[in-house]
Amino acid sequence: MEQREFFQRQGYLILRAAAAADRLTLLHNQAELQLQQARSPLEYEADVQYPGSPDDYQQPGGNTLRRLLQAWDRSPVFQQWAGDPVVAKVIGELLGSDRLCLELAHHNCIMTKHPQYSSSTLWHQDFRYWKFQHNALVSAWLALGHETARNGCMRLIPGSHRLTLEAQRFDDRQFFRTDHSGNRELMHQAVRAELQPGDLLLFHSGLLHAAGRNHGDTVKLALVFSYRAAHNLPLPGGRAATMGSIELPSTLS
Ligand SMILES: O=C(O)CCC(=O)C(=O)O
Repeated sequence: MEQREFFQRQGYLILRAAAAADRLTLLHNQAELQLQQARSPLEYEADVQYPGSPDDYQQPGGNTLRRLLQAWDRSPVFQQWAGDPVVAKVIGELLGSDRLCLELAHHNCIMTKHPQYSSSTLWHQDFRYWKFQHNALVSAWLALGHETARNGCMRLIPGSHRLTLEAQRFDDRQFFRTDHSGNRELMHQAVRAELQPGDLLLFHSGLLHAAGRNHGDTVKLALVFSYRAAHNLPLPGGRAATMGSIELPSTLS
């Protein structure tokens, strides 16, 4: 219950050592393998067009991998983690539902951030381009290695998921404008989500978050899935309605 209250107030929750060491090794090895194989669908630095991204694949760093998409389909090891009953129970409590669906269209990826080349992710709310009845999804970000300020860990604005933010506070790509004084005040309240390998960051689809570049020496890897209560249906016309979801066993069973 304390976890739920914290999450409702702050919009995020960190579960330390959520993945045990043996599970983490399996997940990390699988992620490394996927990185080496680089099978489609993939997203490159040139695709994201974040600040610092090259304009095209031919530019230096353009063909650096940013996300290995559709993690669910990539390995049973990822599926077992994504449906882990202990994690599902916590997310079910946060969402107030024992019936959860994992979204195939959103996140569902291995996030990679390379030391040789990476761009920064500006402040945004994931729900800006997600189409569901309610802005109430939870994303589960599993750190497969250390996440620190140096290698571009997530930054969060606690409580921002509860704010009503007018459209003019966002730019035309739905990033939170840095030239708006009210926005800047909010950004001063940001906290860093520094994670150890195996820590799980759970965050609300309306939470403002951002992340920097990787100034470290190794590739940063995180496995990220997003969940909704089964009754919070995707809206017609959105990617979630087309790509579907995986219904998890009831968290009561
Ligand atoms: O750059 C990062 O690691 C953050 C990625 C992110 O916020 C997102 O994909 O929504």
